Amino acid sequence: MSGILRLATSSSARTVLKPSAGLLRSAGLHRHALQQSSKPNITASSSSKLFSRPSRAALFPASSIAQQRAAYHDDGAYGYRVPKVYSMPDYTPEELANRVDNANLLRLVIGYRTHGHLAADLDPLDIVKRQKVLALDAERYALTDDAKSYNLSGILHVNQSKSSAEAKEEASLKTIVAHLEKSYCGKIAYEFMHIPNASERRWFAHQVESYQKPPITPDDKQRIFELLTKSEVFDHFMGKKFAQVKRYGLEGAESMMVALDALFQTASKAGVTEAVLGMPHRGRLNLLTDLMQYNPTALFSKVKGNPEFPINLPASGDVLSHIANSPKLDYGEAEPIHVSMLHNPSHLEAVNPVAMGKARAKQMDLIANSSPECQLGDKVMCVQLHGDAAFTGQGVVMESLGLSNLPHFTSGGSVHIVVNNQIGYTTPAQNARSSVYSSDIGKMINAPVIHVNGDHPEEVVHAMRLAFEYRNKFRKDVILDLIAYRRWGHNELDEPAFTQPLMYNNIRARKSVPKMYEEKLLAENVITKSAIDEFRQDYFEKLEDDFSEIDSFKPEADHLQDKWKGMILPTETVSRLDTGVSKEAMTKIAQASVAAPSDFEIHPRLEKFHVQSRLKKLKDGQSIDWATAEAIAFGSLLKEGYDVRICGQDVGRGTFSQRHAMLVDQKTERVHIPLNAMSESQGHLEVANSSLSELAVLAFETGMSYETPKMLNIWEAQFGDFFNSAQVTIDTYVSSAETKWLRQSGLVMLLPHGYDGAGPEHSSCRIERWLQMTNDSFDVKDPSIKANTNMHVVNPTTPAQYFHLLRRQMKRDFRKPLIVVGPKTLLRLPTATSSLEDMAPGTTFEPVLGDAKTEEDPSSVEKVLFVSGKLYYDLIKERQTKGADEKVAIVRVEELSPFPKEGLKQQIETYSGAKEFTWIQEEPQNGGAYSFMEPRIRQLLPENKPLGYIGRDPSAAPATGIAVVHRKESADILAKAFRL
Ligand SMILES: Cc1ncc(C[n+]2csc(CCOP(=O)(O)OP(=O)(O)O)c2C)c(N)n1
Repeated sequence: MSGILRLATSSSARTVLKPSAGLLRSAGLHRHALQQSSKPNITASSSSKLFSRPSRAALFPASSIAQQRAAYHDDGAYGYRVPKVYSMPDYTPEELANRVDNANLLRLVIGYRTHGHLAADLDPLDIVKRQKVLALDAERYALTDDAKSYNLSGILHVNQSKSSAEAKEEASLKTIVAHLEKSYCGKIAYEFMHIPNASERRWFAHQVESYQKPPITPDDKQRIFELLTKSEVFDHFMGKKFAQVKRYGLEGAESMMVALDALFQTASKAGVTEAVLGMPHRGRLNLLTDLMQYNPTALFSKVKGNPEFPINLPASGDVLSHIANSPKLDYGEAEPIHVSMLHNPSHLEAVNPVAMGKARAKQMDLIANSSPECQLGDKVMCVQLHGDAAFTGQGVVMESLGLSNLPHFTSGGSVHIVVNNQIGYTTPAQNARSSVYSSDIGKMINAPVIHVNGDHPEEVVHAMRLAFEYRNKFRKDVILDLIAYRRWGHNELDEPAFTQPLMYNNIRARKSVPKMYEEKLLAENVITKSAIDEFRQDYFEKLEDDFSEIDSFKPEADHLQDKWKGMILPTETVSRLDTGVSKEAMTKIAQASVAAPSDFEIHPRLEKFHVQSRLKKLKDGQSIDWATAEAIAFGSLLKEGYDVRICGQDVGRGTFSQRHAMLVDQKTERVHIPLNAMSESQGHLEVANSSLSELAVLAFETGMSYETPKMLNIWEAQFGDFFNSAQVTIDTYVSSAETKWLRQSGLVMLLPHGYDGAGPEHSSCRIERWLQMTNDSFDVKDPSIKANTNMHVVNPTTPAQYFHLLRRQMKRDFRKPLIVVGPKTLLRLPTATSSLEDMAPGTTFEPVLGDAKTEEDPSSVEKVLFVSGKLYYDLIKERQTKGADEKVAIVRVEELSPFPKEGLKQQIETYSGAKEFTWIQEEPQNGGAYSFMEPRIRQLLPENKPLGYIGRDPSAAPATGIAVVHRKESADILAKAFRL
């Protein structure tokens, strides 16, 4: 059989269309167009009936959606790159004719390609029984004569190379079936027939059927042996030394080590120099201490309860299974591959989009700094490891997969490895998912899946190499489903037989994967028993040595390196910083922010209300609105060499149609981002309109921000409250990454907020929750306590304040997440505008804004209102109506956390004669900033002067949905405010 089916070893036998990206772009061509161009002439004799009318493919080309997407809003916009194109040509007329003539054989082959995985030998435990798949029964296709010879051309991927004496294009049915069985129903199985792109399906089939697998060399065998055996020795060592520690060992799934090593090695060979790795707990310590080069002594020291950082650093640390390391792995290629492993929280799968964001940031960096030929994914690769239960159960997986191929989110495809031990804690597969495979979620993006039996490490290497090849050819996600088992309970202290007695009888009777592999190598005479014993012994002793060094071990800091050099760990907050820009520069930037090429047709309403209106306001430098201030802030940072990325749903236009950072040509839908056209040397603005996801998208931006200290990363919620869909990321990354892992992030979150009658879900960004998540001190009197909060929470009331905040975010020498309670109605409120003067040199963000009206004669003030946000504008209007201008001072608290104690102290001193001090807010009493402000402001007030409260009553829903009630509540607040 091998003679007959020594099939094509490479795609060289076929024409590979690989036009350069630039050529494609300029010609306005896309993958679809290229594929169509190679359509064969179909001979009338073979197929006149079949093809007498236009084919469905011609009517509904598979790639038309991708094509539309590429044309709309992407191509030409910064951050978009034409994806790598790899295409296999269609069948030749002769092949098509043969497919018709031998249609029954073709049906059998398709049966194997589609359903072969169900009959494959994938499960070491045999829980997943091999099925008798009817579609694989040749007789059902009237193929009954084993000896009959068939022409395979166009049916099985036969080599066209007639020059090869061994390659034949015909084979007997018996040989064909044997080959199909071997290809599709062995220890590796494939799911690729769901891929909508015919070229990809053909490529895959070609690889599986005719691919001469790169051999597993003796060196490879040695490497596999070492990885497996070290993993097992490590687990045994840990079990011996730390019997009471939950380490989530790898026993049963040691092939994970082999898979990762094969992946990094193959990727390195292909030129990948940066890999970003997100993974959960299972086998993490095995991986860390071996492949990821984490010092075992550091790990043992941590297990003993010592910190992972130098003791003097302001970090609270994290548990063992969240530690990370980022080594450079040298596989003997020109450059080593840098594997950047991310810290992860316990929330399974939450790390995935963070890893994707970090990979994308690395990708963008490479694009900026390498030749235009450098394509997405050439040098960067995201690797995501998953547990089988988590991969199928966690919603973030779906959201993240949804981002994988989007223009402003792709980094050229992630390689997913499901470390499938067939159980989640105590939950077996039948209770864990409604799908056949854990990997089935990947089909939502049509990712191919390669299942492999984890008991066969060499097969794992083959499977991994193929997975990488697919990713490398098509720059899309691919999934390796590594089917294994878990030798112990969920952790080593658990008894798995409480819930899975039969499964664990089976497991306990099994030889370990490393042992079985050692036996295989012994049988092959590749290694001797004494070499194996010695290797085990040596590694155990090495771990003993590492262990003995715990007492003298001093952890080293690994933060603020590489791109972060020059940044500091802050010890106190810097709120005020001269972030002004010259009026001349601001005017130019603002003008540039609405400029478009002469042949560009802007929507007439935008031309009038956006472009002309902005230009007019610039003339007198007054009435600068929020969107203009934001554009100037962006533009000024770009001019100073920073990059800016704004991401979220519909951010290009802006939820409230205020931003228009990207203009769309009315004739062609071409996109223009005016701020990217200011000068050659400026930074870039990436306008990343996102999918309708908060959790994955926010996490993605968070991941980016870890890689981009020189980029203003902004995520905007459509309405402020939608952030809560991303709460996992906020709790485990945004608010706590710095203290847990010393990882800073300058992420800005824009959260439109305000009680304008929009109802329970569009009014509140839950200020109270953000404040509760900060670590601001409750003691505001002790001057020795310096505010250095984990996040800054601000509620600016003027465009100038917002402008300064955005600039401050980049101008400081440290990074902190900035939570902006953002405007909605204020975006168009004429009084909520600023002048260029307010943003000129010498100006700054003011944490507290005093009352210009009452400051002249503070002695006549009877009541001081502390307010934050848009209510301020209602208050000043009402005060005027009530004629209370001298009696009531209105003090704006613009920065909520860190608590602006100096500014507020000053205000309280100014109005020391006032009778009443009141916190006023439009939110319910259990919401807004009240519960945060009250205990703090109280400490600053004179003795016996309490802090009053005016606002909505406590409420379960953040706001009413009844307009009349809303208006009454608002009126009551205003009435109470000026009741003296
Ligand atoms: C979001 C989330 N929910 C629940 C848990 C608790 N938990 C920890 S591990 C685990 C089982 C995970 O199973 P699987 O994904 O198959 O990975 P394995 O531990 O088997 O490698 C569960 C439910 C968690 N860590 N995260």
